[in-house]
Parts: sequence; structure tokens; C-alpha cells
Amino acid sequence: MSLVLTGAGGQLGRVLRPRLLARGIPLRAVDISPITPVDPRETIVIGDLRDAGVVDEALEGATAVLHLAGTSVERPLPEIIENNLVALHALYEGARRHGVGRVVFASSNHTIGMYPAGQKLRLSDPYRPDGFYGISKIWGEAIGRLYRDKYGIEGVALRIGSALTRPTEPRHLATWLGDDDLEQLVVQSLTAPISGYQPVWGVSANTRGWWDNGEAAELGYQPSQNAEDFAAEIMKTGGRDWVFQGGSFAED
Ligand code: NAI
Ligand code: 15L
Repeated sequence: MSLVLTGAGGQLGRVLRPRLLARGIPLRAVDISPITPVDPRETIVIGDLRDAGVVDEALEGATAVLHLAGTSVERPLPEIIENNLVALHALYEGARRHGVGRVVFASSNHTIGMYPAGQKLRLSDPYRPDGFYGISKIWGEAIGRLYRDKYGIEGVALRIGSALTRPTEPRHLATWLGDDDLEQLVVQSLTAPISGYQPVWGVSANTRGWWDNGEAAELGYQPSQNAEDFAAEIMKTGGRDWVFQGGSFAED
């Protein structure tokens, strides 16, 4: 596999790059901000993915893309549009030009953040975004499906909960995705046979989880982490229980 990882300098990129390299997957790491290679098998492209020239440099010879780049929190609409709609479209157009076989896209629970906390959901339940950021991830899921249907690019959308090394608040008891599970889910999403386009939840095997993740199991994802292991510690901190699944994003 010749893998391009965008958003390589961000939180999840920094967790995943050494882990993917340790599995023998060479990387081209892309970010708008300067980054340094983790090891010699990693090449770096610095630039803005809204720029087709940067996309061409990044995707030359690539067989797969893990697209993490973008604005990752609620921000004013123009910033969201530029990084999460315009840059994402440029990335998919590049994938089409360069014959990339599969794009794995980092979506988010904020696509459904206005559902009440505690309500069990399936991927087929209607979107209920909790802001412009959540709407931009719906765009991302839709563009992945479009490029599969029109151009045959296989796609996996990871609807990630809260990807953190440790869960820290009561909401994370349902939404947490641990680092080991993140790595496993990404590897399965890049390599498992799929029929076209597949959204899945990006979440660990949390006892108090809200999301039915049968689709990820079909990719071979077998989560080994559970936020419940941190429950006693989290409850001692007295963090608040949010009304909506999107937590603070839904109430801002
Ligand atoms: P982050 O904000 O730490 O990293 C995003 C990276 O993308 C940054 O290094 C930034 O410089 C880069 N970037 C932004 N716009 C760019 C552009 N136009 N061209 C090139 N690079 C650009 O985000 P994090 O936490 O690493 O998340 C990665 C992805 O996963 C994001 O798309 C985020 O929305 C998604 N996600 C993350 C979750 C989490 O719990 N961390 C939960 C749900 C989704
Ligand atoms: C996300 O989509 C964000 O990128 C991340 O910063 C967290 O806020 C996460 O969701 C979450 O909902 O916990």
C-alpha cells in the first residue's frame, strides 16, 4: 500500500504515524503546518489541500488516502467551508485524477450530535448535526459516497466519537475511541474488502456506548478498549453530564 495521511501534524496524525510505520506501512504525511518525519520511511508534503498542486504532489503514486486534515472543532462558517468542504473536494478530485483506490475519511459524531445523550443509534438513523462542523462532516460522508458511485473510489467514513489516549469526562464513557482501537480501525478500514462505500462508528467497546457498530465488525474491527475501565476515576472528577450526544458542541 502507498498511503497518504493528511492532517499528519494533528492530534490523531501524531498518534497514528508511528503506529502505521511500525506496521510496515510507508507514509506520505501531509499538513498545512510544518512537521518533521517520524522515521526515514515517511516523506512529508507541506501545503494547503485547497491547492490542486499540493494535492497532486501529495497523491502522485498513492493507492490509499487517510484524510484527517481539516478544521476539527466548531468554527465560523467561512473557515469550515474552506478546510472541510473546498479542501475535501480538492482531495477527492485529486484521488480521481491519480487513480487512488480507497479514501478513508475522518467523519464525526457531530453529524448526529443533537440526539439526546443515551439514545441508541444506528448508522441508518437520520443526521442531526449540532453545528456547521457537523454539517461539514455530512458533506464529507456524502462526497465519499458520490465518488464511489460515480468514479469507483472505495470509501470508508469513520464517524469518530472522542479519540483520546484516556477518557476524561462522563460523556466519554459512551463516546471514547482509544489509541489502540483507533489504530486497528484505521488499518481495517484501509485493508478490509468492502463493497463500495462504508460508514462505521469510530468508537471503542464502551459498556455505556450509544452506537451499534455492526458495520465496523464486518470490516474485521474487534475493539479491545472500554472507557468503563476509567469510570470510577472519571466519576470522581464530577464532570457534567451533557443533554445531547454532541456534548458542548450541541449546547454552545
Ligand atoms: P487536529 O485539528 O488536531 O488536526 C487537523 C490537522 O489538519 C491539523 O494539523 C491542521 O494543520 C490540518 N489542516 C487543516 N486544514 C488543512 C488544509 N486546508 N490543508 C492541509 N492541512 C490542513 O484534528 P484531530 O483531532 O487530529 O482530528 C483529525 C480528524 O478527525 C479531523 O478531521 C477531525 O474532524 C476528525 N475527528 C476527530 C475527533 C477527535 O476526537 N480527535 C473526533 C471526531 C472526528
Ligand atoms: C470531534 O469531532 C472533535 O474533532 C474532537 O475535538 C472532539 O471534540 C470530539 O469530536 C468529541 O465529540 O469528543
